[in-house]
Amino acid sequence: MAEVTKVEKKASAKASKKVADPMAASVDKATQQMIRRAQDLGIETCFDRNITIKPCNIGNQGTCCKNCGMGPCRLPLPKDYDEATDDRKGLCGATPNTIAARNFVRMIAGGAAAHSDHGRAVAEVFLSAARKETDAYQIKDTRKLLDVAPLLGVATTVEKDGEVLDRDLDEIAVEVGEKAFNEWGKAEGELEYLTRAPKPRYEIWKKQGVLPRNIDREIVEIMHRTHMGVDQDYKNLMKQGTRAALADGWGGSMLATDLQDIMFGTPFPRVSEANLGVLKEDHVNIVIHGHEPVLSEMVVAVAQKPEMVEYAKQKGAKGIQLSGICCTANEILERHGVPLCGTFLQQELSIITGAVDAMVVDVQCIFQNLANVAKCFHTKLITTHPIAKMEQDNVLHIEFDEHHAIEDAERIVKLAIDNFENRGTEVMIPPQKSPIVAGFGVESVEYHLGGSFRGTYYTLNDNIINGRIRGIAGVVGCNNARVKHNEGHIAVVKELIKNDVIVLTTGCNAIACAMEGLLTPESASVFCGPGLAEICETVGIPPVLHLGSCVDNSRILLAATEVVKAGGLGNDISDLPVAGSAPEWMSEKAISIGQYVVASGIYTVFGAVFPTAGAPVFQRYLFEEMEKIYGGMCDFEADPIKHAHKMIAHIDKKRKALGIDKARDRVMMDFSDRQALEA
Ligand code: NFS
Repeated sequence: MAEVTKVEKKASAKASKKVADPMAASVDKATQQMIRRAQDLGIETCFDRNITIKPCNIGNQGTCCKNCGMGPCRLPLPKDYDEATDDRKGLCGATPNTIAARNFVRMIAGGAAAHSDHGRAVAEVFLSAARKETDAYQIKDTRKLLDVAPLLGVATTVEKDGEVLDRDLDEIAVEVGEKAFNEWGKAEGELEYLTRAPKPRYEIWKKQGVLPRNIDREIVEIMHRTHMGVDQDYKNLMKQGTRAALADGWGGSMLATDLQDIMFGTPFPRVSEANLGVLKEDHVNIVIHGHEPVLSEMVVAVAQKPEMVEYAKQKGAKGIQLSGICCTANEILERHGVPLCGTFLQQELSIITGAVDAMVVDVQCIFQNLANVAKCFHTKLITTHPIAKMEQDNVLHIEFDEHHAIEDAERIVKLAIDNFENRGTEVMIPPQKSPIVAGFGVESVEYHLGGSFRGTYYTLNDNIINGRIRGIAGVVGCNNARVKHNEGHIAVVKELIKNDVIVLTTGCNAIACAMEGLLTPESASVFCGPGLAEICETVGIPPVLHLGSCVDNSRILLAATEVVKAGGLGNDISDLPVAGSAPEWMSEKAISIGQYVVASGIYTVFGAVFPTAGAPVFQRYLFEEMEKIYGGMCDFEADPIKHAHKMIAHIDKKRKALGIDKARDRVMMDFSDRQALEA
């Protein structure tokens, strides 16, 4: 590892620079070990930058306006803040509420755009596949195609001579592709999927005037309304924020999930492993990082080809080990069982092992500093997406296109194999990895909790009503380098399952839970309350169900809708004993998710930071007033245990309103209570 020596020299020059304390930076041993190794080698990571770069306190509060050239106008919350006398304003007169609301809805626009543009890319490939313009992609899951078609207004049967006949599948696929693609820019009407929500929910959206018209329009309208001198009413701004967020959750994200399932297969539970220890010293390691499975599906297919494995062996490796970082990891895990290499904050650290022969990235959550880290090793860093390039000259760009997808993937895999021999001797792969079961979805939850005779959500509802399961939590979202890596994720989830709340997880929370061993059926007896443990042991499922990537949060919306439909727990999502959480969020996507979850009727708690603290009136609107409109609202709690208990209190509030709180008391009785009853 000749180049590391160069870096070592640099290290002494930088010796005085402040670095992170690995033990304080992460709860994960593998992460701590790699942070230490990076520091020993003089390679800076985000954990060190967390020490040297402080966030702007005013931007943090959401009250810095830089939407025009007269600013930035900065309106921090005064120490002696008094709501009655608060007269802070920007040069144009914009109040803290207007500024914070503008910034907040712009975050929604960013998040909704990221999810939805991913969805659009999938829809484009889907249409090519349906039209048979590419050999690389096919319609795999025809059952799901037939389920989705009517939801987009596509007929699955045709009448001929008075007879009803099944329609040609290829024809259905093309029409589904066209209809789906239209959702981004159609001139009239509203999004097709909105009616998938329970009827009372749809009626609330209609009454509030927040039914999205098309995905792109809602995002563009946010940019217009937040331009200097347009919308100056925080409630009206949030209306549009909500409309764009719904266009994400019940539009772009849901379409992405459905079309991916049809093309690549609907996930079903499978066994795999998680953490940096999945890298193999004697294999060619290819780490796939980003979000769109269109690329990673091809890399997975190509890396399994016998001729590629043979080529790797010729080059002295025992085989090819694929693994993933961030949400693309969740995508290839849920469909192929490819192991998880790590969360968002472990991306630099995977390269620090010295064992990564190629890291392939597409879009979103990719640190630009990866290029600087890769420079210190033999690792080839490959960007693949036309909208996501890096300026550093050691980065290769191999543009991926569905029309020559297999060839592109072959080029990438070969490059990694050829690079294996350039690996230095000082490889250090941490030993930590955990077994996992992942790849649940609306369909598999139905199958597992419904049993072989009743493949429905009735059994889940029964167990919520009888109190064995206290409620359902969706715990999702990123890592945030400003808080200890994975601490919040794991503490919140453990506290929930300890209190009999079953957890549905996606994104980096899912990876954190995986690393901690919470995605195994065996973890139920160790970490769960008695009711949830009994269910998990009987059915053989983990108490924390991995539902995929962040766009797959749409699966959580649909699972909640199925629970409503199964009956006995109210008429709308907002009636359910359900709560959401993003303990370590950082991305604009998380804000968009939070708002569509809230507007779908779910109480959602954020950890780490919340970007509206400088505008208490606007914040109160999000935290309190929203509940009166949508039955769901945001909240903030940095302490993970208190965070979980806010969710549990909400779940209990809903149980009480449903009149099922008594059933829960029965479950909580201990042995002596039972004896007293029997006596
Ligand atoms: Ni979600 Fe995925 Fe992770 Fe956060 Fe980034 S990977 S889409 S945004 S950091 S969970």
